[in-house]
Amino acid sequence: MSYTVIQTEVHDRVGLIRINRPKTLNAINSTVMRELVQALEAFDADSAIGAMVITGDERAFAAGADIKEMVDASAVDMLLADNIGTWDRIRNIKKPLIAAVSGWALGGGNELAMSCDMIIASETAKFGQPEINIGIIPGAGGTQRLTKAVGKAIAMEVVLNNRTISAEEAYRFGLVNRVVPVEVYLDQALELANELAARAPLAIRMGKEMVNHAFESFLADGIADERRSFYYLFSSEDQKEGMKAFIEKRDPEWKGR
Ligand code: DAK
Repeated sequence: MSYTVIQTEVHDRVGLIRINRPKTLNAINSTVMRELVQALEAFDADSAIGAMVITGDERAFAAGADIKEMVDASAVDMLLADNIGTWDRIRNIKKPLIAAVSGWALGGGNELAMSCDMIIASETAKFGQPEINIGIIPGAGGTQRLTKAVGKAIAMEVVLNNRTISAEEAYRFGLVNRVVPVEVYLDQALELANELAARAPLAIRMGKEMVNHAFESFLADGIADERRSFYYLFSSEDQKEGMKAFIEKRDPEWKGR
C-alpha cells in the first residue's frame, strides 16, 4: 500500500510506522489518522509481523490534531466526521503497539501514544494536553487515560492548566516504560517490539487484552462523555477564537460563550 503522510518499514518481525508531516510537527490531520489506522490493520493482519512501533521524528512525536483542519468546524461537522470511527479502530489492534516518542507528544499526539500498549521515551520527550489553550478539551481519551495513568492531581494540572510532563516525570508518574537517550529511543522501541514479537502470539494477545481490560474498565463510558463534551465545545465562540489565535500567532481573547 502507498501512503502520503506516513511511512512504513519492516524491521525483522516488527512493523514500523512513522508519521511524516515534519513542517507541522506531525500534526494529525484526517489523512494521517486514516493512513495510520490502515497501516496498523495491515500489519495486524500480516502473520510475518508480531508487533508494531509508531513514531514521529526527533522534534515531535505529534503536536496534536491539526488545528488548521478543525478551526472552522461546527459541533455537527465534528460529530459527523469519520475521524471518531477511525480513531476507535486503534483499540481493536490485537498485536502489541509501542509508541517511540521524542520531542512533543501533545493533545491527540499524547492520546495516540497513550493508546499504545507501551511508550519508550527519549530524554527530550514532552507530554501534554494543551487543548485548554485553544478553547477545547481533549477528545480522544486524554482526560480518561491520562488520569488513570498519572492520577487525578497531575491530570488536573495537565488538562486544566497546560502543565507539560517531562520525560523523567513521565517515567516517575508511570506514563512511560523507559526513558533513554535520544540517539537510541527508536532502536530500543524496535528491540522491545522484536522481543514481544518472538513470544507466544496467542498468550501475547490475551495478555494485552486482559491488561487493557483492567486499565479500561469503565473507560468506554468516560470516553463517550469526553467526546460529547469535546464536540459541544465546537459550538462555542471560544473554540473559534482559540484556534484562530493559534493560527494567527496571537493571544486569544476569551468570552466564555
Ligand atoms: N496543528 C496544526 N499545525 C501545528 C500544530 C497543530 N496541532 N502544532 C504545530 N503546528 C505548526 C505550527 O502552526 C507551525 O506552522 P508554521 O507557522 O511554520 O506554518 C509549525 O507547526 C511549527 O510550530 P511552531 O512554530 O509553533 O513551533 P514551536 O517550537 O514554536 O512550538 C509547540 C511548538 C508544539 C509548543 C506549538 O507548535 C504548539 O503549541 N502547537 C499546538 C499544540 C496543540 O495545541 N495541540 C492540541 C491540538 S487539539 C479526536 C481526535 C483528536 C483530538 C480530538 C478529538 N477525536 C477522534 C474525537 C485532538 C485534539 C488536539 O490535539
